[in-house]
Amino acid sequence: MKIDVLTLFPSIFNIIIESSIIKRAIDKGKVEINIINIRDFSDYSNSQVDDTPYGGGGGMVLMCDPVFKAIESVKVDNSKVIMMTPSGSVFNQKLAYDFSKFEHIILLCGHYEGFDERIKTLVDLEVSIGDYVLTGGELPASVIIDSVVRLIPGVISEESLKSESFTDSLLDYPVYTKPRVYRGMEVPEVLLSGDHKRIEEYRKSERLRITREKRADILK
Ligand code: 6GU
Repeated sequence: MKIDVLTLFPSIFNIIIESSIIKRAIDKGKVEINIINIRDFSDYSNSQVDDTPYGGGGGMVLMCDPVFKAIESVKVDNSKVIMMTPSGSVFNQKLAYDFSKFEHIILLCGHYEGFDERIKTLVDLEVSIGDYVLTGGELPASVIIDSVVRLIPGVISEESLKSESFTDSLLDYPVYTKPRVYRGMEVPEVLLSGDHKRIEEYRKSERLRITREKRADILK
């Protein structure tokens, strides 16, 4: 899979790309990630990329030309252009799975008041990461990169993907490691029993209990 990120703040992505599982996925050739500065595509003086909105109102609006040229520099037939915007569809694990099957995604990050509406003619999908407002699309794009790359086959083990939160609309079961007793708090006896059937039943019922307690809204 190839991910091209179009942004005005390229350095924000250094930490994502140089860390842990994402870095390993890049090194293993499972994903190629390119960070592209939209400003490099501005033909205006001082590399201007934004201007005041027609009709008035506050803030600055990203202009068509640098963004069109940046998208056109990377877009091919099978590319999916995804715009990061608080007015997009809310991202979730199902969308992460869908995105992980695309061959090429282009993540378009904006700042300021927003994008000139005409940029949307080049966009396949508008995505938000939740009902709150951030100053730009870089953190949302990082969230998408992280959640999508870990789902690419061979990036992390099938075993860890199988029972994790949200894959079957249940939250995860609680886990424990050594020591068996810590400050008087004991590991549940069933986990020490070696009885795999009982352990599986315990984990299933814990997942149900925890989901009911914390996220009744996702229980089917
Ligand atoms: Cl994609 N962008 C911005 N600016 N804020 C957000 C968002 C995106 N998703 C949630 N809040």
